[in-house]
Amino acid sequence: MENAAVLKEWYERVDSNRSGNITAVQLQRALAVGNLEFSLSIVQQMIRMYDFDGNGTMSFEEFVALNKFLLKVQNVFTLLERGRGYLSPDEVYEGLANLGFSLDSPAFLTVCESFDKNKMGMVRLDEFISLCIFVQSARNLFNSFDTTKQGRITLDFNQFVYCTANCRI
Ligand SMILES: [Ca+2]
Repeated sequence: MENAAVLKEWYERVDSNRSGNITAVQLQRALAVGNLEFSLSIVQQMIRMYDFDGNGTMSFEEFVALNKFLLKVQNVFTLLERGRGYLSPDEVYEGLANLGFSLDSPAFLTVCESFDKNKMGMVRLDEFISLCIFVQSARNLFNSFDTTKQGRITLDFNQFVYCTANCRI
């Protein structure tokens, strides 16, 4: 969805009770209508990424920012899938690199496997988006601890628990 008016219309349909905010459940249901199946925790993660006022729901402005991210991910997917509807692990790797994430093999394979639901090495669009949401959230969380921008952080046990709870999928 690139057109602002179309986006607004879509948003207002999802915000069925006209609260000016959409919840994770409303967003999950609306995306499923477009054939994108996301777990509730991924949808919550999407909201957390762009919930600028921290109220746990998406205003239209926050949704516009989320949509921009989703479009970017979708474009990368479309570029690589070449009409098959899925990406191979190598292509997922390339896609992540296109989005600015260069993971090493152990990290990449673990992430890739956990999002390839049927374990056939074929990653569909919703799985690829989920994977990108996870990696972007992990990146944001990491950056919040990496205050000196050294690319390395030290965590105590409580901080580690905080991080894993935040990144659960
Ligand atoms: Ca919000």
